[in-house]
Amino acid sequence: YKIQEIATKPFDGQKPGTSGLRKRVKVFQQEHYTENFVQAIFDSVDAKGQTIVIGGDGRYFSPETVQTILKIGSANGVAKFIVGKDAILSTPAASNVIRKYKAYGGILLTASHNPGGPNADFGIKYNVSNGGPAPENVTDKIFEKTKTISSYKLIDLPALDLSKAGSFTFGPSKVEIIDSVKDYVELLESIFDFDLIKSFLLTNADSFKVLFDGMHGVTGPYGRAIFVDTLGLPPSAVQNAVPLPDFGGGHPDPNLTYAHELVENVESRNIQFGAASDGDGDRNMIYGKGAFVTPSDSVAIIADWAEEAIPYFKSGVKGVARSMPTSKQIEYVAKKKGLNCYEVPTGWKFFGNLMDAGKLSICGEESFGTGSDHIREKDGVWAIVAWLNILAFANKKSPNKLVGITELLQQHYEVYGRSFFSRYDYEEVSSEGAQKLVDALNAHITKGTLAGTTHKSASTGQTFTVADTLNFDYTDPVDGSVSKNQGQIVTFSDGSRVVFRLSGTGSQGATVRMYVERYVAPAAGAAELATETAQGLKGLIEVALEISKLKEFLGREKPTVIT
Ligand code: VG1
Ligand code: CO
Repeated sequence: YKIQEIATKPFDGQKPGTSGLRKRVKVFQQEHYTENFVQAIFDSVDAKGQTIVIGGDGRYFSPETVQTILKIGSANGVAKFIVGKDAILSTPAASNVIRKYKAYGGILLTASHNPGGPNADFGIKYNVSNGGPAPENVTDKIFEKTKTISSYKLIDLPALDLSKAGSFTFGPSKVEIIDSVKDYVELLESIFDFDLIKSFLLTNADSFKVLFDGMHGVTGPYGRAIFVDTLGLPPSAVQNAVPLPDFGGGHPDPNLTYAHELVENVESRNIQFGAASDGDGDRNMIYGKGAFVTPSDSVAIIADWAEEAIPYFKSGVKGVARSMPTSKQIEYVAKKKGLNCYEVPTGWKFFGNLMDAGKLSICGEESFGTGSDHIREKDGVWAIVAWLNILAFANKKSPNKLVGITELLQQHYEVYGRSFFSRYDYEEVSSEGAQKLVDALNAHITKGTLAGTTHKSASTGQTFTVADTLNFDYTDPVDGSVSKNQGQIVTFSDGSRVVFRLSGTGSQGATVRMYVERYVAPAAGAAELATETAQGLKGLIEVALEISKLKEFLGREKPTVIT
């Protein structure tokens, strides 16, 4: 075999965002574009003689990119690759494989919940040896390398067949092609009480039906292996379970907008427990008939029940955490249980350090991301099974009346109160408009011009007084690294909060996110606690739009997506 040195020139904008480099497929298909980025990874981490995992959600352009990584990685001295069969390994499964086989790192081919196909998105993300997304010092280094790259190394070998599991040689490197699902199923079996879940599902086969939607992303095979083959549910309990390179033309994001097929089937078929996962398998949505679980509540409920219901947490929960824009519901649980609750910037990488230091067991993001220290990524299927485990346990405790999602939520609110939460996304707005919005908020923050002002909602008559405005900066309690400007926060005297952030995962234009939160204490009573989210937040949303002048700056009357 021969190693070639191919001359190239830098491309602009190969800067990894919240979760890797995400661009249109057409951008990655430009000559040398993908090669440059892959070489920049190997220039930034010393993978010589090491093992590298390659995984991904199976989206369009993945098989080609696996071959590129094998050729460049091998030429750069990688000793061994562990690759998911057919280039498929969900993000959580890849995190597990990196940890389990003590690999040096992993390259994940995914743009998560962004649509796939020749005219949609592709992405490349690097994970480090703890199984989590590379920290900023690594991604910054990769970006620096992309700006000065002048050549990449390529080994001259034919493409490797990825469709057969087994051990192969690839020039000087070894390649292990593994079953995409097996290690992951074993992992979940070691965490949850599968016997309890199974007997609960069997006993209540008619009154507690389950439907899992893989959204044609990577989790179909994982869902089938767990819900059908292991937990014994009928094959009809999974839908859209075949991963497709273009996700069937859909938007594989598990929320009320994009997972509407699940929502419709749950409602029309009277299903008590529905769930969906995103393209790469790290997000989840829990939705039963008439009962949507907002992700901020989901993680709080898991934290509340974990120790008594889930075997993995029997020895105690070390601490909990939320990303900054996520509602404070989990803080109320932490307070009652005497646990530390950390607040980190958006993106899963910040949780990893706390987990590695033994400070954190359970955490979540409002963006349908929930997880624990069993791996270093959020984990969609884990969260879904966690809910089934908790519901099975809650029903064992209360054998006379079926406890479903609604009952579990209501019980929780009556103990802890409820943080009503919603996120408004304004996708692909002009970058100038977004910048003006940010600048105006920053001006308020520096001059203190919003603090102390009172605003009245025209439709509800509620008034909100601004207590404080600030820019979220984070100092990592483990390594002391600082991340600045992670979002702008407006707090109100009643504890309500509005947060503004620019997305770091978009592939085109700018996306503005507005997060709104209002707390209602248990004393308000069952009826008020059970209010619909949109109603509970109506007044605050009006005030948030007014004080930020968002519609004016963005030129948008309505958000693209509301979650
Ligand atoms: C979004 C979410 C964030 C999440 C990130 C990656 O980032 O808001 O909470 O961690 O996506 O999730 P941003 O910067 O666009 O707001 V995934 O499933 O796309 O890996
Ligand atoms: Co994802």
